[in-house]
Amino acid sequence: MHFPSLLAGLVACPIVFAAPKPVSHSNTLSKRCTNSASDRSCWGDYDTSTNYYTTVPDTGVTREYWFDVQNGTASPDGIERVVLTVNGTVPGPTIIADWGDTVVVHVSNSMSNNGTGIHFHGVRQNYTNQMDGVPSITQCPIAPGDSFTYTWRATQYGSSWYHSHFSVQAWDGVFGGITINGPATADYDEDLGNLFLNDWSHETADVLALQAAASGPPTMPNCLINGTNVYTDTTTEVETGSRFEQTFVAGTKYRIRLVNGAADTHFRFTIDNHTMEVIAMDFVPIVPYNATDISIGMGQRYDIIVTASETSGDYWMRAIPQESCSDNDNVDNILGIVRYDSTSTADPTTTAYTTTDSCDDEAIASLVPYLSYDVSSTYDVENDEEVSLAIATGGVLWEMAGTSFVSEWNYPTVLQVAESNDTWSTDQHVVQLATADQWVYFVIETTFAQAHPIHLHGHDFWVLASGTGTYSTSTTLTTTNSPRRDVAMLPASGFLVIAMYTDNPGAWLMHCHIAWHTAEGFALQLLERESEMTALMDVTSINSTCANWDTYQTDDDVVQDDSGV
Ligand SMILES: *[C@@H]1O[C@H](CO)[C@@H](O)[C@H](O)[C@H]1NC(C)=O
Ligand SMILES: *[C@@H]1O[C@H](CO)[C@@H](O)[C@H](O)[C@H]1NC(C)=O
Ligand SMILES: *[C@@H]1O[C@H](CO)[C@@H](O)[C@H](O)[C@H]1NC(C)=O
Ligand SMILES: *[C@@H]1O[C@H](CO)[C@@H](O)[C@H](O)[C@H]1NC(C)=O
Ligand SMILES: *[C@@H]1O[C@H](CO)[C@@H](O)[C@H](O)[C@H]1NC(C)=O
Ligand SMILES: *[C@@H]1O[C@H](CO)[C@@H](O)[C@H](O)[C@H]1NC(C)=O
Ligand SMILES: *[C@@H]1O[C@H](CO)[C@@H](O)[C@H](O)[C@H]1NC(C)=O
Ligand SMILES: *[C@@H]1O[C@H](CO)[C@@H](O)[C@H](O)[C@H]1NC(C)=O
Ligand SMILES: *[C@@H]1O[C@H](CO)[C@@H](O)[C@H](O)[C@H]1NC(C)=O
Ligand SMILES: [Cu+2]
Repeated sequence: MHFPSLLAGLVACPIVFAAPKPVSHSNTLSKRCTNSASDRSCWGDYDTSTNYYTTVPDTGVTREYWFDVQNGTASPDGIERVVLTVNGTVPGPTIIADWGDTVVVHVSNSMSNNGTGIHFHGVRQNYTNQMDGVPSITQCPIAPGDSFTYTWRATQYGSSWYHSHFSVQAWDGVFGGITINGPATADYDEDLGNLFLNDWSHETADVLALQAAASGPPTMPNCLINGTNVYTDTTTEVETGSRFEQTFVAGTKYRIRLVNGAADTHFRFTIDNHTMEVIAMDFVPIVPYNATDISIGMGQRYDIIVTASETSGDYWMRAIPQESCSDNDNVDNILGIVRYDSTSTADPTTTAYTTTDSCDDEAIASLVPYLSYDVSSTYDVENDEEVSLAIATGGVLWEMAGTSFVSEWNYPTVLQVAESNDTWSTDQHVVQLATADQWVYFVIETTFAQAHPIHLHGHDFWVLASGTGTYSTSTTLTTTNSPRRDVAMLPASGFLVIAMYTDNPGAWLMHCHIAWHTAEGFALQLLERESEMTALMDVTSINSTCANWDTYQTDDDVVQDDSGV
């Protein structure tokens, strides 16, 4: 078995399904069950208790997508501006696959003035590090006119998003949803798909990033719910744009896949007079819990089931920027509408649930993974990363353990590894994890009064502790089935302790998911089992992307003015 120490901690969830299911890779002709509105727990021969870290259905199916990254204009809130998109829309096309499918995405760069690279956020990329889409780490940027094909296996199921990892391009519109169909921990009738929460400016993200570096994060003028919202011009008072609307049929249970795709906005999501049953955090199914509002940080996802519990009327759907960490000029007006009568055009008159403004994660006690996994209470490697802010000549820089991250677009980590060049610069902030199957604890702390969403590539991590104040050896660590996910909040003036297991060779980024902070160097990279990496790579492909990028960068005098990620 691949994970002896993990399997030792595996117990069947006591709440819904008692019996552990057989672990099998065989393709049988008769399926054990049918996934339907009255039983979402099963998935052919597999179900929600299948250990998806070791077992994946063998579907034999490949889903192929062609993405064209373009420069254009759009008016998501009625104000036209330059946008960068996948295939012309914000959000771009949704990647839809079944658990176990192989996903192939051919990305062409049709922009004239930017490189690109598409990261499939939260996708584990099991032994496929080179498909992680991070320029300067796993590839050179895709030059204008060039293309790159990403191939990966959907070993997890649930909800996520893909986005550009080149500079701050994602926040000009280069993103879209990922839905991986699989079993669920509660039943529902209809899947409404991904629902994006974004912040939105009428200036491009590059301009905002420059402002952020020079004088701190800009106040965002607006936000979007699934790519749309209204906006009232401050001088003319004219309202433009339109709201996101959803029609409910009384009694129906809807699954919604919430994604926070914002550059710098922490949201609280709520629908007046409706309760949400939360069934997954990031790519991890959880024991369901009910909530009237959900706190969702940048890069995080929550899958919710909303029962159409009313019979008539119109209700506000609210994405409330949390002012503890996210300033917005339109804070009370990031609203969608749930209607029971699709012909209604009335604005709802409903009242919001009372909520507390904060940028903390949902309570750890609520986030109980359905597939229970314990963490070793002793670690093999411990790493401390104190987060701080520095002011340099170029502007604001974020540091982890005193280092502001910089990696070069034209010399990605994978190429350096392939060339057996073991001279790592301080700025590359490499954390070497050379040994397989080890437990690694990261203590991430800050004395600065700002919360940060911490994201790790290539892994789900376990949240062992988080809180305000200082981490000390007397801080209690939860190692029994702690929340497992790929983005967790580091509280303002606080600490976050996470654990991971070295089961996936590659160069994996860990970074703050606030757009400006990533650009300003709040990142590090794990070099996990470096000695195994080259054998897993297609060096010819790395070289050809880099050769095209080098030509473009030289001919167009492109200057890298950020962290490279
Ligand atoms: C991950 O890849 C390794 C190496 O190919 C393989 O042994 C393992 O079964 C894979 N895990 C999953 C969940 O597919
Ligand atoms: C995106 O655009 C490309 C190129 O025009 C096209 O081939 C492809 O079908 C489009 N993909 C989707 C998912 O819309
Ligand atoms: C997009 O088009 C605008 C207007 O033509 C141009 O200024 C900008 O450089 C272009 N951006 C990219 C990334 O190609
Ligand atoms: C990307 O394009 C934008 C304009 O759309 C431009 O401001 C920016 O400098 C470009 N970045 C790079 C690194 O080429
Ligand atoms: C949000 O937009 C995406 C992409 O257009 C679409 O697939 C999805 O169904 C929309 N979500 C909802 C809840 O309507
Ligand atoms: C919605 O909930 C509020 C209390 O939060 C209640 O006063 C109101 O009657 C409810 N409205 C409807 C239409 O059910
Ligand atoms: C959530 O509330 C719904 C509606 O009242 C109920 O059917 C469901 O069992 C509740 N779920 C949990 C986990 O309490
Ligand atoms: C080795 O890597 C370092 C750090 O990226 C770089 O500065 C150096 O030029 C590389 N050496 C060679 C011979 O390419
Ligand atoms: C890739 O380029 C490097 C130089 O950067 C070279 O040493 C290596 O032989 C090339 N590998 C392939 C497979 O083309
Ligand atoms: Cu940050």
